[in-house]
Amino acid sequence: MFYLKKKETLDSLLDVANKSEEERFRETVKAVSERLGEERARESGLRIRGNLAYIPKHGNAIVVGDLHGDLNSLERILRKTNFVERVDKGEKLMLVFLGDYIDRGPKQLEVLNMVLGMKRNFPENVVVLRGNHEVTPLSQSFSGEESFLNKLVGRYGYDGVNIYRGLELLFDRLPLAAKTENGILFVHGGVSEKVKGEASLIYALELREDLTWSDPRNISGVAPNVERGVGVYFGKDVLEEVLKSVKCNVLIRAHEPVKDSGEMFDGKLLTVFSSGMYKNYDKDYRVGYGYVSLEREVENVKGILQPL
Ligand SMILES: [Mn+2]
Repeated sequence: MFYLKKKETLDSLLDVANKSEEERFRETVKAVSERLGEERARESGLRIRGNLAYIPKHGNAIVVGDLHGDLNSLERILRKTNFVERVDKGEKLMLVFLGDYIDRGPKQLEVLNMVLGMKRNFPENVVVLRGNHEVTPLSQSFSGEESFLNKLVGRYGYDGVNIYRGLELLFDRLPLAAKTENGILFVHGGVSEKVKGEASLIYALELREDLTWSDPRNISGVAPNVERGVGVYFGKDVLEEVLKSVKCNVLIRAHEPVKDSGEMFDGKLLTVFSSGMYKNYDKDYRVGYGYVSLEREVENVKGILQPL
C-alpha cells in the first residue's frame, strides 16, 4: 500500500484531479482498491463486510450526494466545510460520498479523481459508496457523448486498458451501503422488501439494483420503478421494516434531484443531491450536502441538509 508521504492541501488535491494524468490516476485507483481490500479484513474502525461499510463513531459526517461530473460543487462543499484543514488538525470528521460521480457532467474524470484522491489521502475519514452509474463492465455503462466511457476513451484512448481494468476492480469493491453506530443507514438509491437484516445487506448481491436504483414514493409496499425500469418504488412501511431489521433509525440517500427539503416519511428519509448541473434543466432544484453527528443517536433527518 503506497500512501502519499507528502501532506496534500485542498488546492494540490484539486490540481491533481484537474490534470487527471494517466499515471497518477492509475496509481490512485490501485491505492484505493488496495485500501478497500484492507478495510474488508479489519476488525475495528472503518471497515467493510461484503456490500456493507461500518462507519465508527467519529465526530460528524459531511454527506455528498450525486456529483455527475460537477467538480465545482464538490470543491464548494470541501471549501465551505473546511474538511481538509479540520482533519489535518485532528478533528474527528468523516466524508461520506453516496455515489454517481460519473456520467453526464463536464468533469467526470476530474470528479472521480478527486473523490478517490480524498480517499487515498484520508483513508480513515472517507467513505465511497457505489451509485447506479459505477457500472461494471465499463462497456455496459451509460452510453452516448456525455458518458464516462466516452470521456475515458477521449482522454486516454482505447489503449488505456490498465485504467479500465483498474476501475472495474475498484467499482466492484465499493460498498453498496453504510451504517453508523448512531442509527443512520446510507445507500445511493433506496431499499426494497428484500432487505431483511444486516446479513442481507452484507451478502446479497442481488440487492445491488434495488439499493442503487430505487426511489421512495408515497405508496404502501413496493411497486415497479417504471420511470427507471430498474429497482423499485418503496413506501414508508417498507422503509420502517428495513430500518428496524438493520437497527437504524433513518435512511440518507441520493439519486434524485430534490426541490423541497428532501425530507420524506416523517423525517425517516433524506435525499441529498449535490450536482448543480441539473439546474440547467430546472432552477428550482436544491443542491446541497448533509452535515450530521456520528455520536448522538439520530432519530430524524431534520436539519441535516445544508444548502450549497
Ligand atoms: Mn443515481
